[in-house]
Amino acid sequence: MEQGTGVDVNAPTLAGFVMQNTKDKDLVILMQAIALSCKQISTAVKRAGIAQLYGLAGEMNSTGDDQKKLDVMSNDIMINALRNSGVCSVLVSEEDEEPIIVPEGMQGKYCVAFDPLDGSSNIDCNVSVGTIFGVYEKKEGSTGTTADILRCGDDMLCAGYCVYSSAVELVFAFKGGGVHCFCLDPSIGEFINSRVMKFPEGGGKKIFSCNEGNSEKWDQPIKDCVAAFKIGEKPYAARYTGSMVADIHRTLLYGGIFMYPADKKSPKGKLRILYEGFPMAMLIEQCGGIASTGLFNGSFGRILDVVPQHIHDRCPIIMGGERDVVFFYDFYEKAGFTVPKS
Ligand code: FBP
Repeated sequence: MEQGTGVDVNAPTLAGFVMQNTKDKDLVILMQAIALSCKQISTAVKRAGIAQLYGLAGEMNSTGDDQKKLDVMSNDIMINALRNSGVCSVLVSEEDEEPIIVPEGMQGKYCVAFDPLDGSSNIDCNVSVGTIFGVYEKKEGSTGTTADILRCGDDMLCAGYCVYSSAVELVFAFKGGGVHCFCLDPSIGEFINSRVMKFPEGGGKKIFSCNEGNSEKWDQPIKDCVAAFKIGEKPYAARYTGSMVADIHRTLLYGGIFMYPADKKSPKGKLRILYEGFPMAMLIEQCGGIASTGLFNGSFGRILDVVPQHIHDRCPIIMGGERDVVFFYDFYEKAGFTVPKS
């Protein structure tokens, strides 16, 4: 910090962090394009009331959700930034039915799947929302097709999310590396490395997070598990915002379990694999947690092992600290299922 200036000339910026850890100039450009989008989206979210950006856009997105004005704007912001970065070939957005193939001459080695504004149901009531992204490298010799992104989550190079709340925080990780949080410093408009994310020792706070409104359609072991969360001397606390980004951000910092399981109405659950399941699963696992599909197609598996059938495919989500996901498995074991051993 320059004496008396308040200016930290060595501030650990996002670009500096990516360059030091990868020496990959293209990845620095990509992360800068994602960071720029998040800054623009956070400004739009903050000014939504003033700029008449609340409410519906009047269209439906690829998975049948009514698009909010801010969904459409955030989507345009992400697509423009990634397409013009010169380092992307294939883009998959929650808001677009088909993958976006970047025009020849502007293509690069990366393929990005993203949810431009997660937590749409919370936009108009000013509850935290976010952006989620997962990055793949194009396959050797490929000209940039859907096949470059319809792969298992373990093939991702890096993934992350940005949460728009009292602070704007970008959390991301490279495959196999630590999970880092960058806070947007409004005084310089730059994301600064602020903390390392890791599940608290011993599991941290006992918190469960799920939409219990769906409980009637759940498997009995899930009903039994959630009932057990509520009993005992120190029962679990219930916390559910309805924005996956906000619920996962809290789960990584405080501990606990987040669930959007399969149910009788939605045998694949609700959340989409490529731009919700995979990115969050990489962060949860690399923070020392477990990211499971729960009982899915007759067995229990890692979310990152799933291979999506199409770009908007869904999978059940059971993710959190080891203590709590193992607690969840116990109820299936009691019901006679073979569950993964950690
Ligand atoms: P989108 O808002 O991007 O469609 O995301 C889906 C989502 O809002 C998640 O953020 C959240 O976890 C879940 O759906 C909430 O679903 P429900 O309202 O059924 O509980």
